[in-house]
Amino acid sequence: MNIALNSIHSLRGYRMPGEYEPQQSVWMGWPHRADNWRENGKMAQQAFIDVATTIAEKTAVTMIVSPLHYDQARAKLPDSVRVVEMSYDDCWLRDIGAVYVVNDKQQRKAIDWQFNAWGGLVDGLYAPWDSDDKVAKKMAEINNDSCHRAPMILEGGAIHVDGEGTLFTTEECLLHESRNPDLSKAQIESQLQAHLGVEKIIWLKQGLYNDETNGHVDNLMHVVKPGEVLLTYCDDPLIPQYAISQQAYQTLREARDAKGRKITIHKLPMPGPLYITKEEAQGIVASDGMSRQEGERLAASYANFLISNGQIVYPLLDERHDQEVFNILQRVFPDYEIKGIAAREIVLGGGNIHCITQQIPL
Ligand code: KQY
Repeated sequence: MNIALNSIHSLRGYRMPGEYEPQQSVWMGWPHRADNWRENGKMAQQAFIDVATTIAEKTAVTMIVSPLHYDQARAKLPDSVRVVEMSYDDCWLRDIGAVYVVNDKQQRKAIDWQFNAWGGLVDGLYAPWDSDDKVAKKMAEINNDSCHRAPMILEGGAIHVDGEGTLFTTEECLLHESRNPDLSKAQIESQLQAHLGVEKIIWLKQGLYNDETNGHVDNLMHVVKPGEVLLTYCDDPLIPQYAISQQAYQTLREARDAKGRKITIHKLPMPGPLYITKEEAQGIVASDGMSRQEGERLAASYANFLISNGQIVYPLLDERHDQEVFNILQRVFPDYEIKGIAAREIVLGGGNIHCITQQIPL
């Protein structure tokens, strides 16, 4: 038996837990990249501090910080947040961090998916990305967890699981020519099944409109618990998101999950539309992969929240909808504490609270 098969066999009996299951910790990274975060991350850093401080009320938080910014981050973050120096290219821990699987003996392994900055040389957002690609392994080592390098490009934000055998993703992202052009859809499914212990994959066509990740599922929907999801919904045909959300709704309505259940869908309103202002665009140093123009529509979504040990940390994006979203989340998660964090500075970077966090299960 060759090494790759041996290694895959070692994942037998492991499954990726749902985000609603108990967590040991949440990892984040400190924003500083001048071509993604305005004013070298200065504005976004406050939002990251707020997210980290809030999560740390319930769950241990580790913040990775590049050597140049260690002193600054350590001084600004509260003692409740552990700060670890590490090199990385940008701070999207959902996508560059390890994705964990567990078994029923309370054992845990880290999966280290390959990372190419959301599209490599085809349509990636920056190069190089090799420091990002090493983060998952380093994270596992610091945590004393064994780590399995997967033979496929995948970002954590491109998948959601229900912890009971179902995985949600989008064709737009996983079948994009910039990810794994040599793998067929069936081969991609096999890799997801072998590494994450899932049986059923529910393929949505597209993610959120104008999302620079090529349609990450975590910017469109979230899993509440097995058989129940929240979906960014839109019933105005004049909004570009309309057709995407209607199609996702139909797919979810017709789907059966790994246990044969129908899926209950809760609708989330859309913020905005929100656009980049002149001042915001001017604060960013344009690069080949990323440029931010005044008037560009932001890929903002309330679905991009984190579930962590009895707490929901969700983005405040639009005063016209923030309270309504709080009410929906409180109804859907009655036993959770719902915390909103001002998140415009995060969405300006191209993602949101779910994208900047990665949980490690207990
Ligand atoms: O949404 C995410 N998971 C990451 C977005 C990265 C955008 C980089 N500008």
